[in-house]
Amino acid sequence: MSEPTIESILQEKRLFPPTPEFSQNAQIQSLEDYQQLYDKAKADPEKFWADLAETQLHWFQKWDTVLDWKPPFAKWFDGGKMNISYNCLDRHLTTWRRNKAALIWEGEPGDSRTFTYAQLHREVCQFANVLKQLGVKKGDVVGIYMPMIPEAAIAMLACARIGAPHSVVFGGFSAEALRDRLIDGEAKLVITADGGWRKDAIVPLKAQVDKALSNNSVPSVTNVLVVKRTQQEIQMEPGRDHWWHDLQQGISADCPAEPMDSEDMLFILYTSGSTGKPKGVVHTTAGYNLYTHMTLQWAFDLKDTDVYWCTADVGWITGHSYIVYGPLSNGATTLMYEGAPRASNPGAFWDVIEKHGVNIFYTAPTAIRAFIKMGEQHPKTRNLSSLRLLGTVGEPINPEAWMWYHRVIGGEKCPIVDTWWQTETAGFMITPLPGAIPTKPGSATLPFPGIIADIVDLEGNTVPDNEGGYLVVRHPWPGMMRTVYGDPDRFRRTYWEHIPPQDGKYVYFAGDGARKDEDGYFWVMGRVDDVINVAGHRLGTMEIESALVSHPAVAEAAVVGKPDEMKGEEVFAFVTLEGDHTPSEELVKELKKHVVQEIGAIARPGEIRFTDALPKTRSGKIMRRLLRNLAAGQEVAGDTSTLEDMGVLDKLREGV
Ligand code: 7RM
Repeated sequence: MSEPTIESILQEKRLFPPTPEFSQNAQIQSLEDYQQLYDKAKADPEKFWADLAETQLHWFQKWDTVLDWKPPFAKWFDGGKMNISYNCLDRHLTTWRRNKAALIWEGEPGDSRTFTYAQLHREVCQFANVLKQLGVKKGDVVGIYMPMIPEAAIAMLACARIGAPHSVVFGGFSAEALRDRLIDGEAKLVITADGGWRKDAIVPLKAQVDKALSNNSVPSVTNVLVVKRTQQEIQMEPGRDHWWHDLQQGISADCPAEPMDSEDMLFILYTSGSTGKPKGVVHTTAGYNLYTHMTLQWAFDLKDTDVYWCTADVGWITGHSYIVYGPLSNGATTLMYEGAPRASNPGAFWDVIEKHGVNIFYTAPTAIRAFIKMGEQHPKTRNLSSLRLLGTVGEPINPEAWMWYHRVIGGEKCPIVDTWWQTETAGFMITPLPGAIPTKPGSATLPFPGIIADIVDLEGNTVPDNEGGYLVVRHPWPGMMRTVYGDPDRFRRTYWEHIPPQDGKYVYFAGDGARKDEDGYFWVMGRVDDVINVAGHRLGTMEIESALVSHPAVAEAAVVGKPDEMKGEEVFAFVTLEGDHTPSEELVKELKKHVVQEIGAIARPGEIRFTDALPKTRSGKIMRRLLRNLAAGQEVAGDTSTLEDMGVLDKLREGV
């Protein structure tokens, strides 16, 4: 198995048209229908989105303007009032969906809970009242650091209900990473659990929160709410810490959804970029609601009878958009699972599909590769016949993994929906509409209606078909991020000025390299900036370098991605040492541990190579291209004439 390369992809000619049965029952049934929809949206994007906003969502008050575009700042549905928690819950209660399963939860040690829409609504209202009682007001940011339990979704919806933007921090992040994010967002309150299950072990979430808040390092946080999950001993600080179940006891379930302005902030979610610390991506209410709602409905051909399972963690955008908001806004049944793929229980995922009769399954290539490694006897011995659609996201999928997914999991009858998108885009941008668009293994196929995607050079000129370039979007869309929290200038520079605007026309720069083939299909190759993608998790090389340099033994560090069969990429660090420190196996271990402590286990370097010096240009820039070649064990390719000291290369090959 290997990552897709230009060569392997250029040879990929297989085409998988939708089956007639699938198309006949789909919302968008043919390529012609897709083309019509696409053209209609392109001709008048504002009308296209406004019509959908009108028919698909509930509004307390209609908007005045559909799009107010002062590049690169957009307002969608300005003047309108709505609430996404209302759209996800209340509006379903007056329909037959009232007693439909909204959330099915499958816990790691085998416990399981189901909430109907009426039950979920009640929980959310009660918890919203808990938040209010603790003084949380509209506009206050709430930190959420939780395992994959229903309370995570309840907390998010409760925040949305009262207009308190949430800032969810993935439970695998360290106390330090959590602290940085809470400080940046000036969070008023943190919601966590005593612990969380992660692959047979307990993650001490509350202890991490204590560490993050120690020495009054996040003065804005005045309360911590704790869900009891793993039952181990924890410290509860009187006055600050409260048990969720204590406060939820006997509290009113009456909490009308706050009418929010369309552009009120819904949440902040941090993501890695090429420079500096992680960026707080800001999403707002109405555009986000509409975009996640429509993309899920059309790309996954969502039906009211479906059981839908997205395996992401709610700590990532995929969990926000496609476990919580998108599915519930559509009145779907969404399944949430606390477990992760692991060799100690290789049939666990297939058991969940069989037990709940899952119809739509959405996961990441890295998980698929782990399933392949565990062996096809596990899925083969479960009844997976309920499945009718498979999705993938997070990184380019190699054709071998695609074919395995198609054959072994999909029984050769399920369309594979490869969705390209980002934290910044809120929802799918390039994706098959499964009843309409024939798929090709490794391609996310065509842009979603309303999305004007292109492949350009650094000046913004469209490049010819089949030539590599930068993936951009040429027109605003409702789900686009609105700004970087607290740093609008960074938003402008990173996303909208990387490709210089031509004639006042701004294009959104995604940070991915891609190619468009003669059928207009997009083939995403991966990041073109200093972001690496480890097991579908996005990491900034800068962040890992800063973590390494914060260790007293380290003078300088350069981090690159090394191709990895399972994880796509692995963290590879080149390190020079301070003064009298000498390389050793112990130091390697210590530095790996240090990175885990500073960022989290997802950033643990696979390999650390000590060196006397890093290859630099005469102007002092680290030549990462050379390091990437070295990490991959390849000969150093391309121009090395700007390298200041050629001798550095030989030493790097060997390490010291
Ligand atoms: C949803 C998510 C975004 C980055 C993006 C790409 C890569 C995501 C695909 C993909 C090829 C895909 N958000 N990426 N999906 N590459 N094909 N279908 O992953 O913000 O965490 O990452 O992930 O590089 O820029 S994210």
